[in-house]
This record gives sequence, structure tokens and C-alpha cells, in this order.
Amino acid sequence: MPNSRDDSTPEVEALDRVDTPEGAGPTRRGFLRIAGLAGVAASLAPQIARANGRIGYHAADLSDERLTDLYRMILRIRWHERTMADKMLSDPDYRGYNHFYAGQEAVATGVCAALRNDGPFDQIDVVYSTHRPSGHALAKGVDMRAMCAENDFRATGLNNGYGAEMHLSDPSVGFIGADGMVGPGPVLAQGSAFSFRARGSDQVSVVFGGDGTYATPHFHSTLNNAKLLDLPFIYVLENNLYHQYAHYSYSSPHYDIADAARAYGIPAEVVDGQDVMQVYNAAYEAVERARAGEGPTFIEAKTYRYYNHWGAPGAEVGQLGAFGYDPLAISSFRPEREVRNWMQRDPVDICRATLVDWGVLNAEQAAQIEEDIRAEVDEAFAWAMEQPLCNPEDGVKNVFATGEVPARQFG
Ligand SMILES: Cc1ncc(C[n+]2csc(CCOP(=O)(O)OP(=O)(O)O)c2C)c(N)n1
Ligand SMILES: [Mg+2]
Repeated sequence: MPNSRDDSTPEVEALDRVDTPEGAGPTRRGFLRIAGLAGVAASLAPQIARANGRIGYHAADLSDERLTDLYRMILRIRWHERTMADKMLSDPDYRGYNHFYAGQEAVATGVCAALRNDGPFDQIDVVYSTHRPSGHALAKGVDMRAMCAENDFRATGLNNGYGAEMHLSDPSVGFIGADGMVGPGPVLAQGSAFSFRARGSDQVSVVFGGDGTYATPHFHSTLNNAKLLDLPFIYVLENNLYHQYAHYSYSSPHYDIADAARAYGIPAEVVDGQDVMQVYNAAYEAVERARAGEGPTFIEAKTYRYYNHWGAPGAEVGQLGAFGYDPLAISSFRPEREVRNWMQRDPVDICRATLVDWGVLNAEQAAQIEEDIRAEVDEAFAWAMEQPLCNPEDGVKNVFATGEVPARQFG
């Protein structure tokens, strides 16, 4: 997978638009060609991706404990996703749903590892998430038990069962929240960055967004403003190739969406989103830049989701990922071989191989850590399932203000 915007690759050529009788746009054949080439690019990439030559290899300076924490976090997200998918498929009483993040774990883990996640609210860094929030939430430090309970609408959940997956929020750890709307997230995140600047704080505001956010007006106005004001802002674009069921070439003329950020004068890096070290390296430099008052950074992580857009169609209990035709797909579907090809460059495997190669862990220790994390995830789900359900009649609570509200508009 090319890391440089200057690379002239077959993949870039594959994105060339083909004129059709309906007008300019990629043909179905073109779509399959792109998808196939993306798979080829993934399989040609080295098993342990090297750092981008333009950024430092900061992950090498992390302590063994912190490196092991990266591995733990990737596994925590992975087994949360797998367990939840299995529950959706097998437990008729389970009400939770998710846009699964499996396959993308190294992105959230690498970014959040470079942030300040502990301390008072007016000193920690903040993260604005998307409709695919569970990995971002865990990586930022949200309690897994509370999140599991929330996702099943339990009264003792993270947000008292009112929010569930697309409205998860925990400001105490700087996880401002999930966002079911595709687009506005960056505008809000930029607002936080503006307030940090106004207060003279060295906090950093991060927004995660998918490739689908490119075509929204918010993407462009945010990047323009963030650069004009040189805000402490980081846009992490997780390019998992698809928005819902359409390949991103249907809505973006760029092979690297990072090129669009460069046009706004923002330093932008394209990283291998399957390699947590590479994501961390880019995030580290972005955070340094923001804290030094040198403005925003754009990071595009090339990655892939193993499940379908939403829920668990096409998945089977005990099996990672979803294959075959997605009955929810309305426009196109992804080739099964593309899914399998990306799974060969799995973020768990890449992180484990790196840590074993660096002598941080041996294979037995790595296996034991995975076993411990699986027990932690099972325990979190078991706890959540014992929590009281919230009352339907409480549904409108916290929607309207109660008591007397003084008019403030004119004074
Ligand atoms: C304003 C708005 N339009 C449409 C949708 C429906 N929708 C939900 S997710 C999604 C695609 C998002 O794709 P991307 O940004 O690439 O994120 P990914 O799902 O790949 O993580 C769409 C169109 C929405 N949630 N909000
Ligand atoms: Mg996407």
C-alpha cells in the first residue's frame, strides 16, 4: 500500500473515472477492478509494515509495559466486537446493536495512545467519534462494563440506557461521544480546539471520521477553518474503502483523501491502519504539533472493517467477520476475497508479531494476555446482562428542562 501521495501506482490509475452512457463515473467493472487491486495491494504489503519515512519511529521509545498495553487494547476491542456480534446472532433477548469496528482496532488504539487520557476534564485531550464508536470509546478509556450495559439499554449503563451505541458518551475520559450523523463531528471537534486555544490550554481535540465524510461540506469547512486559525485539531480519517455499501471512489476523486487536506495547507500523513506502531508514530507527531501551537494535522489510516456496515448479517457465531452477500446492501457489495485478503494483515497479528520480534513478549505470554482479555470481556458482558433495564416511560427524561427556566435571550 503506498504511503506517499507521490506514488504513481496501478491503484491510482484504477481510480481514473470511466465515461459511461449515464455520464462520468466509475463503472461496475471499474469498481471490481479497484476492489481487486486494493486486495492485491494489501497482500503485497509487508507483514510488518515499516514506518513512513517522513515521520519518526516514536513507538520504539515506548516502554515494554506501554507497548504491551497497545496489544491489550487491540485485543480488548477485538473480543468486545466478536462477543457482541455472537450475542446479536445467538441471544434473542439481547437488544444491543453495533456498527462493528473489528479490523480497524489499530487505528483507535494508536491514536488514543498518543493522547492525554487521565486527569481533570479541563486538561485531558478529547475525542469525537462516529456511528462506529466502540473501538474509539474503549481506546479512550471508557469502562467496558458500563459500555456493554449501555449498548443493551440497561439503566446502569454508561448513559443510563438512554443512548446505546450511536450515542455513547463519557466526558470524564474525554470521550465526548459517538455521533449518528455523518458529517458534523469535525465541526464540533474544531469548536473544542478553538476553546482550548481561547483558554490557553495545551489540550488537543481529535475527530474520527470515515471516508464517507469527505463528501460532506463539514469536512471542507472544518479543514479550512482549522488551518486558518491553526487550531490544536487532528482529523483521523479511517479509510475502510466503503461507506455503507459504496466504494469511496464513488464520492471522492482522490485515491488518498489526505490530498484534500494538503490542499487546505494542512500537514497530512497516510498510514497503514493495520499497524498500530505506524498509527502511533503519526499521531505522536500530530499531538506534538498541536501542543506546540503549530496547528492541525490530518491522518488518513488505510484500513478495513471485517463485518458488514451494520450489525452481523453474513457473520456466524464463533467466526470472525462477515462474508457473502449482505441482505442490507442496496447498491453494491464487497468481494469476499477482498475481505479475506485484508484479514491476512490483521492488526492483532501484526502487533503481536512486532512485540515478539522486539523481544517485548514471547508467544506464550502473548497467548496468555489474549486469554486474560477474553475473560475480561466475558465478565463485562455477564455483568451487563444482570443490570436492570431502563423504563420505557423514562424515554423522554433529560429531553426537556424541568422546573422554571428563566428567559435569558435579551438579558
Ligand atoms: C447525515 C447522514 N446521512 C446519512 C447517514 C447514513 N449513514 C450512516 S453510516 C453511513 C456511511 C458512513 O461511511 P464512512 O464515513 O466511510 O464510515 P464507515 O461506516 O465506513 O465507518 C451513512 C451514509 C447518516 N448517518 N447521516
Ligand atoms: Mg468508510
